[in-house]
Order: sequence, then C-alpha cells, then structure tokens
Amino acid sequence: MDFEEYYSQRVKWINEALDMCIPQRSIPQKTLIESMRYSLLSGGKRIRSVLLTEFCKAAGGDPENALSFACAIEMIHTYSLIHDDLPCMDDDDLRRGRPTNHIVFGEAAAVLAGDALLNAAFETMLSDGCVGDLKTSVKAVPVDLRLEACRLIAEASGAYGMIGGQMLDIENENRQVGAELVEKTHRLKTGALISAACVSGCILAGARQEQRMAAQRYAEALGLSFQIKDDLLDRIGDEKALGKPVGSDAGRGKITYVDIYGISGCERKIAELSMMAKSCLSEFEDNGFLMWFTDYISTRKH
Ligand code: GRG
Repeated sequence: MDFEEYYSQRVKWINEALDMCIPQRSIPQKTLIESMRYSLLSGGKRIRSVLLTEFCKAAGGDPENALSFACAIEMIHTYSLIHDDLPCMDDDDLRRGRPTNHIVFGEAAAVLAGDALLNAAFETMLSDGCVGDLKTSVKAVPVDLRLEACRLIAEASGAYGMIGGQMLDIENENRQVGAELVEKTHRLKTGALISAACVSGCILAGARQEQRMAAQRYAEALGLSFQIKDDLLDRIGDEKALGKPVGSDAGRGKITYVDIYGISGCERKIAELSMMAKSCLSEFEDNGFLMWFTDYISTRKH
C-alpha cells in the first residue's frame, strides 16, 4: 500500500469531519465560531487524530467509531496552540504559515476560541456521535469504554498532563534546568496527549490489556522523539516548511534537547526512540501504516 497516499486520505477525512463538527452559523457570536474554525481548519499534520484512529484500527476496531474522539483530540491540540501563541505565553505571530489567532481576531477572542474548543472537545466525546453537522458511529462502542477514553484524554490534557507541562515550561524559562526536568516537562506538555491518543484508540477498539500497554510504551518513545525532533527543527529547520520562525526557543531562554545532546546526539536519540517505538507495534497484527508513520514523524520537515 502507498502509505503516504493513505495518510493524506486520512487527513482529508479528519479535516472534513472537523469542518462539520463546528459549522459556521449565522448567530450573534459568529466571530467566535470563525475564530475557532480559523485555527481548527488551518492545516496541521493531524498526528494525534491519525494515531487515535489508526491504533483503533490496529487493535481490531472500526476507525469510523473513533472519528468523534479523533476530532476532539484535534480540538484540544488546537486550543493549546492558540493559547500557547498568546502574548502572555510564547507571543508568536505565525503558526502553520498563517498569522496566529490573536493577531487576526484579537487576544480576547483568541482566549475564548481556545476555551470554546476545549469545551467542544468534551461535548464531542460525550455526545452519541451527532456533533454539529457530523454523524459518526461511536454508539457502536460500549458507553463504559467511551467514558474511559474520555477520562484518559481529560487527565492527559490537564494539570497532570499537558497544562502541567506548559506550566513547567514557563517556569523553566531563563533557568539552568537539567536534562531530567526538560524530559519531565516534555513528557507532560507534548507526550501526554500523544499517549492519550494512542491508548484511547485502543480503548475504543476494546483492545486487550497487552495492546493498551504496548500502545502506552510506543507513545512514550514516540512522544519523546517527536519533541526532540521539534527542538531540532526549531534550531536547524527550514522556516518556510515549518510555517514559523526558527530559533524561537533559544530566543526565549529555553533549554532544549539540542542544548543537552547536540545536533548529532539528537539525531541519534530520535533514531533510537523510533526503533524502540516500532518494536512495541509487534503487539498489533495490522501495523504496517503505524510503522511507516513512526518513521514519517521522526523524519518530518515541519
Ligand atoms: C497553552 C494549555 C497550553 C498548552 C500548550 C502543546 C503546547 C502546550 C504548546 C504548543 C507549543 C509547542 C511548539 C509545543 C511543542 C510540540 C508541539 C505540540 C508542536 C506542535 O504540534 P504538531 O507538530 O502541530 O503536531 P501541527 O501544526 O502539525 O498540528
């Protein structure tokens, strides 16, 4: 199979679903909806949603049943990017090659659009599959499994996951932090949501415990390699491909993996972690795409 073509079809499928989840409406608060849609539908690699639906598939489930959860995880990811770009956080003007949300809609609207996307994510996961104009087959998944997946995603996005990691990241700025704290920060800030994507895909498929554990181990290795790659791209990436300026981490006084391991050390680490991640996939029979996707993530240009 041509995995590149398959991946682009999956991204298209997810983008169409996201477009239907939050349709533009002619209502008084239409600017808020426009601001949510601006960031939600502005491209992005859809890594978390693809992982969620593909782990569901690899564990023997129907990816269609996981579509609303895939949309929800992209909404959470998008909200985190909108808030991360705000002047009170990273103060970035460019994201995915376009002006950031607050540059276009103003700070207040950007805060609210992020908040509303987070709420929409939970509404989407807790719905019976009809969200906005989107209809999914999530009802085929037993309610206890849906709740378990939703709880996992909630925990991964909160104080003990992504938001906790963001807090550490802010506190680490302009401080001489060691490798251990940098790793802890990224495990929470970036890794937690990636793990939740992989494991909740398995949960929605009703996967065996061994498969859930393998998905967790896979995601831990992948999440770390993803972050090291992100740091590497921030140092030596191509601004045009990235759609944002390079060198912003160093400019903000952040210690990155490049400071800790150097460029070739980072490249070595990424290769090791990708191998480790791929070895966890042996627990899944239909693992061809996930094998390819692991390499795609570690060799990506943006
Ligand atoms: C503000 C609550 C809050 C959290 C922010 C995820 C995050 C925490 C901030 C994003 C900033 C950042 C550059 C994090 C490092 C890794 C990361 C999440 C990169 C962006 O993810 P991709 O590459 O983005 O999957 P696309 O654009 O492809 O969706």
